[in-house]
Amino acid sequence: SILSPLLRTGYHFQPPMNWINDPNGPLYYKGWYHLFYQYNPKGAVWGNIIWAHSVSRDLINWMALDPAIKPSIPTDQYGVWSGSATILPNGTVAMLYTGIDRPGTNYQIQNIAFPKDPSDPLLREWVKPGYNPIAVPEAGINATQFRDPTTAWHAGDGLWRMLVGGLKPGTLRGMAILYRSRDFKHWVRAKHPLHSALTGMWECPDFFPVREPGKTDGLDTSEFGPRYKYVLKNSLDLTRYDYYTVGTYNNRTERYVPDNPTGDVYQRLQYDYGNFYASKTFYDPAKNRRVLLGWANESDSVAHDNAKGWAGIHAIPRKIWLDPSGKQLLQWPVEELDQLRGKAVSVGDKLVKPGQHFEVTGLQSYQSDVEVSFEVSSLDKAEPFDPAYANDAQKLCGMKNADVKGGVGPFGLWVLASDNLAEKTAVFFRVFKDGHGKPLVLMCSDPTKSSLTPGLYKPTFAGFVDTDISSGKISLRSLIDRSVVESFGAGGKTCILSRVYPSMAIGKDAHLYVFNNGVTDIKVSKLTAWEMKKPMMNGA
Ligand code: DQQ
Repeated sequence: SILSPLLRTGYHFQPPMNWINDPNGPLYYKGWYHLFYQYNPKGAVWGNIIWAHSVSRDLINWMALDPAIKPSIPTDQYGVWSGSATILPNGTVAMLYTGIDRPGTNYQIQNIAFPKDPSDPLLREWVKPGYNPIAVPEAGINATQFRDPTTAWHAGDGLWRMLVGGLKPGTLRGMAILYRSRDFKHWVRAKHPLHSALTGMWECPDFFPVREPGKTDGLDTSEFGPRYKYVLKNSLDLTRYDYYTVGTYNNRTERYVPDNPTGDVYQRLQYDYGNFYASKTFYDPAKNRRVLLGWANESDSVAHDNAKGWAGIHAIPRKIWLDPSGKQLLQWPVEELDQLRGKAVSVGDKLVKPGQHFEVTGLQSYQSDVEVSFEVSSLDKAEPFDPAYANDAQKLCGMKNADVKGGVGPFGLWVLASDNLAEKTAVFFRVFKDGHGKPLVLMCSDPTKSSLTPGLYKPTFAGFVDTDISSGKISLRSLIDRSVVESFGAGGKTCILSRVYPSMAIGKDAHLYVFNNGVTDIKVSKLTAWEMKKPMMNGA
């Protein structure tokens, strides 16, 4: 049944029970990764939010500690909402977060907290200085749309800066409101936001520098250099997706300018084209990388969430860096995930003819990691691309789902499939050709057949993949974990996380297939699937 414990994820981050949402204040401190998150200790729906706290040595095995930040002072007594960590020059930590200071109205103000004992690597106790709050919704700020301070950065001119997400009063203009400070105590709002656009409220902004195109190392948020590009990410309340642009930051004019201005209007680049929201990055000095964490909500009913007693997981932490093209980011599960890989099976050099599929046997795939390299034999039969869908991959995939026969594709994986194929989640590519004969790749995650249970929310998710498929080659990695399928197309150019709740394809009754529903032959050059072990997960 839908309440089967077999649908509870095995290696994705979650507490033993109850509701979880945004990752908060991730950081690396004295040998430990710290993850705080929005948590309801009393139930499986949003409410009573506190900052729960877990620590890890490897971002995969997690140990739960006592909650770190709870309502306790006048300026946060009705809520402690999302925020971010900053490592100060003396090595200690400052935590900026949003507080709710009066009942009912969601009037939002920004607060700061510090570890009580900086010598404690586990940062178990937090204190809130008497000078809180550090920023209030003065004139020009919409008081109920003013939240989620970023990690602050120090850009070489003696000033700290940070952003707070907002909405221009009386408009649909989302804003990254900019503040500066000399002492990290007194914060002054800049005259204009760092950036804004007509998109609705910007929740959970994130702003950080990235190394030159193709360089996989990360940069500390305060590392400043005119040669570095910056990434600005916002979570759009209206669409529930995380969008980002790559651009230039000028410390003197205090403006961020996206490289591709249309990126602003259409907001086409998403960290993930599926169920992934309120994400946040941090710089990991231990492995010199930038790591992305994000929240994936349930797509089941509230009644089911309540009956299960839990709701929400986090995506597998992803390393992110600038693609060699400089136009987008690449994302890949952190390498520490590989330690969970157990029994493996491989398939090589296998032809999949039009309309055919084959099963990958010899492993339990309900909790697995699958990497596959495909090769299409020809692009001649690619379907013509209708430019009306240039900014609507999701709609295109909704029409041309996994069961709609194509030219080149749809081809890919059926995961969490029942043996009679009545249930299956399809993760696939479909290749089109534009008016100039240029191939265009669409990646989809199609859960419409994922479950026979009625009443589930089963949206088809999709994004374009900006990859050169002229050689015919494209790769896919899917992290399958009982009720989540987290997929990375073309080496992490396009990512899609879906929540699915099979009624039959659970536990050992879940199967894995490769399918081809186009008219062109597909070759699986190589497929490897690993059973995934269960890590330590907060004591559950
Ligand atoms: N969740 C928090 C807010 C944030 C929203 C409240 C995003 O601070 O804007 O739980 O999911």
